[in-house]
Amino acid sequence: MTYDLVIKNGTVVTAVSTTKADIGIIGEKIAAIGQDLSGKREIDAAGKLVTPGAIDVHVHLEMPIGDFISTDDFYTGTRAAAFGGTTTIIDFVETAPDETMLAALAARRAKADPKVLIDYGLHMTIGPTDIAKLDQIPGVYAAGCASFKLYMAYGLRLHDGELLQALTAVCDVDGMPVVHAENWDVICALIAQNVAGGRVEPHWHPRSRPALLEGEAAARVIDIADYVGTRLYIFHVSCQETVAQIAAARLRGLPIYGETCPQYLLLDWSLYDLPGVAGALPVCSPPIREQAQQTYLWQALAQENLQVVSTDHCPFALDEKASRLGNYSQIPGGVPSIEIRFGAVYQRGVQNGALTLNQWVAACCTRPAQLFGLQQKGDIAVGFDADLVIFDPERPFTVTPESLHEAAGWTLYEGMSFLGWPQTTLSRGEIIVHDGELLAQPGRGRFVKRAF
Ligand code: DUC
Ligand code: ZN
Ligand code: ZN
Repeated sequence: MTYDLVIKNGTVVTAVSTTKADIGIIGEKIAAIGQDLSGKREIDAAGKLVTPGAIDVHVHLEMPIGDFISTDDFYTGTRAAAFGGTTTIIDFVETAPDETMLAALAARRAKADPKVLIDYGLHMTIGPTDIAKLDQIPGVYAAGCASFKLYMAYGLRLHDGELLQALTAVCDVDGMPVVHAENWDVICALIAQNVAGGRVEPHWHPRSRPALLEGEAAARVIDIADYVGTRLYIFHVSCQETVAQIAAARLRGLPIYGETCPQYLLLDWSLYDLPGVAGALPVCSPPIREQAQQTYLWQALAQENLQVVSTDHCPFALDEKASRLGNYSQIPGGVPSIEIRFGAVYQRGVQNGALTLNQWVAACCTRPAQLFGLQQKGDIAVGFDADLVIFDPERPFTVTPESLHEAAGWTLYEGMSFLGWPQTTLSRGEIIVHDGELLAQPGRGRFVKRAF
């Protein structure tokens, strides 16, 4: 048997095993995993790790927030993702008040489809004006949006009764609800007190969004989910206070899951005290916390009380961040990490001894696929999409705005050096990045219909 492409002599790492093997690819699919396979084309991966393509289930590309739109569009965002070893992302759809969910989904797909370099899915947002549209959810699920985003903060915030209604509707189709959990009333009160007192610097941003109240919001929505009988996934867990609530729910046997992100694992809140715009750049919500929280989050990943590392990639331009320095609560929130996530979690997780190789793959590739209904992705197995990364554990990478392919032109990880970086990224059998070179065209990525 001659395969179209064989990746030879690599160390194949999945969520459950590490073995020396060749991978045979026919067309877009993995066709064989074995020894001495031969192909029309062969790539020697001796000394390299071969992993599933990484999956980032939480990104905001060209996302409008207030007066601004996040800097990476579906082209630059998926390009940066591909360079970092990510082969699938999940972004968001929001409806206008007078728009149906299916119309909003079609419009978002029309924006993304011509630009994407990698495959993508979409979460459907259920905001307050969508509570009247909950009967549309079966149609949305059938159209391939198997997960639904609920906010407990911002203008899209749902009150507890609305959370109950939305969670019930998602449960009825056996979808996955995902939630931004923070206590919005407390945050608004603390911001008002700070602004009235002239405390307007970014220093006050994390102090307006206490970890204790992130945990309180998580506990509240977990209890509502328990009452409804639905599974639930908590976005961007930033602190031990929220981990504790997820861990307690899981001990009760509940299907509650959580993710954290590189900004919470690698950075700390001293960044908000940097002078000028530098202190505004790290503004994101939940905020980056004190350094001690990082250890808890790594432990939670190792103990599987958190299941996933995603990014919440949502940077804004430097001048947009700077334009609201007079009031931290008006700074557009969001930070980048779509490109560094896979390599950073390898270096800080595996190399530092916090995670095993298999836990790294589980958190960045396999569990995201399983939890979000990406049935052909996230694993190296016969019949799965040939989304693969040849990861060079000896490849050094120093982060600068120039070494990245993101559009923002700034990064919170500037100057950090990582040992271990993707060398080659394959999406459905096609080599899309190799040795720092982009080999794919915009529009080759596909919308992936997800289901459980
Ligand atoms: N938080 C951010 O900081 N940006 C995007 C959305 C969010 O929840
Ligand atoms: Zn959020
Ligand atoms: Zn987000």
